[in-house]
Amino acid sequence: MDNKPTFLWGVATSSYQIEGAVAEDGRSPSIWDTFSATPGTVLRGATGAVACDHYHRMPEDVALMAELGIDVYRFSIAWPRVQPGGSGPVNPAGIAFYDRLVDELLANDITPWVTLYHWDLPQELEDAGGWPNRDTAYRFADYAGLTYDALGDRVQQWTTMNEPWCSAMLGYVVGAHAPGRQDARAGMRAVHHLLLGHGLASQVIREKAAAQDRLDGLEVGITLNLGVATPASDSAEDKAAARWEDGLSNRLYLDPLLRGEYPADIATKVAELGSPLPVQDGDLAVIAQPVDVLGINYYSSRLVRSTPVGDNGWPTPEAVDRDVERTAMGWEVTPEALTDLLLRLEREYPGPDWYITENGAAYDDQPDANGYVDDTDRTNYLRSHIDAALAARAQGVNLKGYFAWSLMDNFEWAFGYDRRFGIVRVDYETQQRTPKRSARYYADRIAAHKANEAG
Ligand code: GBH
Repeated sequence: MDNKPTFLWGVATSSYQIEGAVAEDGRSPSIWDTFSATPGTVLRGATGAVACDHYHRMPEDVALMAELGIDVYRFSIAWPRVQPGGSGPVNPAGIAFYDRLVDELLANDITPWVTLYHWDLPQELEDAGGWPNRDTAYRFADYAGLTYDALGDRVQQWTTMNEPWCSAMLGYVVGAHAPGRQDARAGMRAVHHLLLGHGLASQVIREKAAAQDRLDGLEVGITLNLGVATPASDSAEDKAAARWEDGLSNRLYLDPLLRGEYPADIATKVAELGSPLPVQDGDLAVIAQPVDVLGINYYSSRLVRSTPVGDNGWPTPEAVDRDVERTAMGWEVTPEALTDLLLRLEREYPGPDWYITENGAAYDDQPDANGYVDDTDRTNYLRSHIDAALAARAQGVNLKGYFAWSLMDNFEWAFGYDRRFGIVRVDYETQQRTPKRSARYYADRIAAHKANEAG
């Protein structure tokens, strides 16, 4: 028997949320630089210009992870560092950072897990139309190839996209995220081109790995934000509202990826509403590349009821409050729904290795004079969700690992630095890192699980 652990424990971050150094070593602006510089978009006008200064403190941050005893680090690569402007040759100074990061992780016995796209699209590609423009999918595959060429000798875990729902819906429909557009038609075009980009990039990575005899151990996949939408009542209207929400946030991604077809109810309805999915011949076969790993980002679930359709004719399911705890984001704490979700995925979409690639919570941390945060709330959140995930695993779900979001407090998108998800506190004045109680809990839990597995 080899002694490879059967369950991997990790922490996750993303490039724009932690790196800072936005104008260094040839990085070009991303849509998040532009968006956050636009007044009224991000709380208190915050930007990722400095963030956690991880770009300059990377070895210290890797040492922190090593201390916590984590197996695997999920980070994202900034496309505008590696390929400024989103086209052309690789930028050696930009890729050098990730080259050093990967080496540092391996030297510390931590497996690197790369996400190629966590929302920092090169601004030049947005100027050319962004994700609603089909060409962006081909640009993405090109960038994936360049990155694989540079890191594929050491990195075997490749996630193409993080949460295409957020990119399409928050970026192009709702406008709460970069690039801040409010155009449903553009949003549905973005959905399809993000998925197409995933498929094309998966093909490129596998072809390159095959040519270099590196298929063994290679794991290619995608990460989705998934949740459970439960109807608030037995009425046909509320059931339809929950089904619509499930369709638009879960099935619209799961079905093409894992079944090779868009869910008919959603595809038909969005086309009727004037926002068709711009599918061309052969696209679905590209999108439905084998998914070795399906990453699940889980935060919360909702009870929903139907409301009258909006002006534009789109269904508008509405959340009904439950009498449960909420995090500082206002999201309900719903660990049991995570077990339900995992059981459903295994039942309805069997095949991939499932990983929880993000799970965590923002709370109103109160540091003591030393910067220590006694975050029993976040600790309880992690405990109950890890329990819920392992309960599903015990019932036969092929769940292979869990990542806490996030290693450290960071730029929380539209909420700037006002929401803290870290298990490590960051003092943004001194950049000092201080593990919170939740970090200690997580380290202990990992150690206990390993001891159990070994024995
Ligand atoms: C993730 O997005 C991101 O990948 C990460 O970068 C970010 O920092 C992190 O979450 C924390 O926000 O309506 O109450 O059911 C998560 C996005 C969060 C979107 C939960 C849907 C539903 C909340 N999702 N949300 S609720």
